[in-house]
Amino acid sequence: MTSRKAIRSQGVDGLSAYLEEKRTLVEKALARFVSAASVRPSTIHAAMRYSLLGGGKRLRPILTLAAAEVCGVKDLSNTLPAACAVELIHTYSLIHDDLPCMDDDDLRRDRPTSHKVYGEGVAVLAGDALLTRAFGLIAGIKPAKCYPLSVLVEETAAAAGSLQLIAGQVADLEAEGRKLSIADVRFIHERKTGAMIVLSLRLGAMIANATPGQLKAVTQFGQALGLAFQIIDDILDVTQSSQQLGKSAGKDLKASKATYPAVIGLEASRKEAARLTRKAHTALRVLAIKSARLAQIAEYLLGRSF
Ligand code: GRG
Repeated sequence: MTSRKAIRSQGVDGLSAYLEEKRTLVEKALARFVSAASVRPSTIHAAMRYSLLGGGKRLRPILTLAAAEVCGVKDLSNTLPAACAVELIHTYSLIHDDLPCMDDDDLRRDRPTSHKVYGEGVAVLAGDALLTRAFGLIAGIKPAKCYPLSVLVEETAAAAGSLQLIAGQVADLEAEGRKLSIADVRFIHERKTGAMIVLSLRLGAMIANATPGQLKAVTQFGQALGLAFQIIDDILDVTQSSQQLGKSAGKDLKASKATYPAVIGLEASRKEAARLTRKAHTALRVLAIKSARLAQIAEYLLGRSF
């Protein structure tokens, strides 16, 4: 296992090229996997493409591809539909989260939100259509021996469902304006953010026919990374401008949202994100996965918060 210092010094150049290469691969596949805006009814397809192809770090699909590679996949063509499915579900959740009945936001990925451009009805339907299409993409994967298609579908449904992603969103809605403990905030973050990050990694590993040890390592890595990622997002909401973020800054504070900085302060939040990143590294080390890329991604994400 490479030390964290070595990861930082060797890494950034190699990592930027890697992220760029994978982002390009994902962008091209996303554009292919959703109907053209000219297909009737064109409004829905234009709205789906507007949100899906309008920027974003593509972190989740890159994690799917990286996990597959770590577990031995060389040709990523069979992993791409899973990577894109995760991004479709993520984009649906962003569209719905921005709606007036939820977070009521005007700016996402540097552009007006879906309902601002297409109206609320089409925005709701664009989210629904992206979620539905995601399962269509999973259905087209050629599964590995130990993980049949039914397992991939079940994992995806569970992560996006009422015990995980939606559970986090409901708890988040209900938490607004209430005084929360750090355990409450963690409950929300692990579901609202962590579940999709863990899913991204697990799908990649399962398509690669991961050993039980590899799958466990990748899962533990994802759990620590997912929570760290959301704490970092909380930190950036207070420390960066809307222009830097490409979405409205300072919203969490205004809406009395459940965040780490609000409950334990900024410095303790940074320490917690760093502790979780160390934990993510340990998950990879303990199970001896040759996973410099995953380790580099975790280090890179933590670096955003300082
Ligand atoms: C509506 C079911 C439903 C869920 C909404 C995604 C979400 C849950 C809420 C959006 C607000 C938020 C802070 C979510 C936590 C996850 C998160 C940090 C999303 C932003 O992810 P990035 O930074 O965004 O990867 P890009 O645009 O780069 O993809």
